[in-house]
Amino acid sequence: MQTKLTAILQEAKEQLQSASTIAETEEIRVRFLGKKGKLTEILRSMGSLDPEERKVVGQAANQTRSEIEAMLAGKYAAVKEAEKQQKFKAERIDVTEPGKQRPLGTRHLITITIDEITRIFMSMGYSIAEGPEIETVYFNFDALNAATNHPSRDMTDTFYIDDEILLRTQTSPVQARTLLKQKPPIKIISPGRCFRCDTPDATHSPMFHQVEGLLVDEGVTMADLKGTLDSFAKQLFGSDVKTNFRPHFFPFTEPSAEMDVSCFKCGGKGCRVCKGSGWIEILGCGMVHPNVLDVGGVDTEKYTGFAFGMGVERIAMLKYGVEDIRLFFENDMRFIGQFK
Ligand code: 2U9
Repeated sequence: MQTKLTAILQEAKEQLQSASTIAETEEIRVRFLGKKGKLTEILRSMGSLDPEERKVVGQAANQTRSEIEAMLAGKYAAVKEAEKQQKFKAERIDVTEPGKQRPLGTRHLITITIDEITRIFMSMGYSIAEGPEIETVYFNFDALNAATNHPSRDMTDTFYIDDEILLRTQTSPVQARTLLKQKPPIKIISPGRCFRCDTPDATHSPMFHQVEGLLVDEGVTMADLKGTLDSFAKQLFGSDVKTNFRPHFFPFTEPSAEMDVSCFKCGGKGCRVCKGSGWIEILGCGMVHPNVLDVGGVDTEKYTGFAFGMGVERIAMLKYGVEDIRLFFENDMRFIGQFK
């Protein structure tokens, strides 16, 4: 019996020597000490021995069991440590390796320009109003006093979705909606995207941006309009620019005007930017037509107002010397990454 136990101990020792994982070690434990294990079988067979022999063999078997258990414990610890070291090695991070480059983005030049325009008007007490880009014919044309035969209503100029729905051609419907919602005094600007059926070229894009403004209060005159827009031009293009108002026509304002600034490039002498005239047209404006105030539910006996509108791309092109509007929308990083 003792020889058998010595052989079992030797066998367990050899098998454990070649085990290199927890699973293998566990298999060996079951093989020797499990319910049907080699040592368990010996202990079970002791029933047939006489008491004296049983005592001796029992002690020897228990001794063998303790030795196997001690070897198993040692192996478990060694294998666990080896697996941990292996894991550390596999997951090792080289902190000296250079990190992934995540270049910082920049604002788009149109965003920069809208931010600059809105900052100036907000400093004069205007708030920002927004509205849908998909509009009704009513708010885009009818509420703005546009004649039923006005050319901008044409299918060839406007993107219609159906007879009553279109993509807004200007941000004016935002102001028309505000007049209905809010009581004067009203002092808002409406920056946003607009759409017209234009074939793209250096100065046209079917999608572009506008900032429009509307002020309605008691006693508002053309002098307020001129003072406000002159101050705006000086803040945007430099304090030495002069402004000039030329009569114009818009259905939603009467009287209407276009505002020119003296050329900020040549100081008014005449250059390529101002096409030799010394002046650059930057926006349209006028006193809000009483018909438009009426539709908005404003008492025209008590209140008057002025409005203005400008194309953001045009302002950005002039201010930053961009020669082709398509550059804004082609997403060439060499162009759009230049502006901070
Ligand atoms: C309401 C009342 C009045 C908005 C105005 C202009 C003059 C104007 C153009 C500038 C260049 C459009 O992008 S552009 O082609 N806009 O000249 N816009 S006054 O007047 C309004 C709007 C809404 C209720």
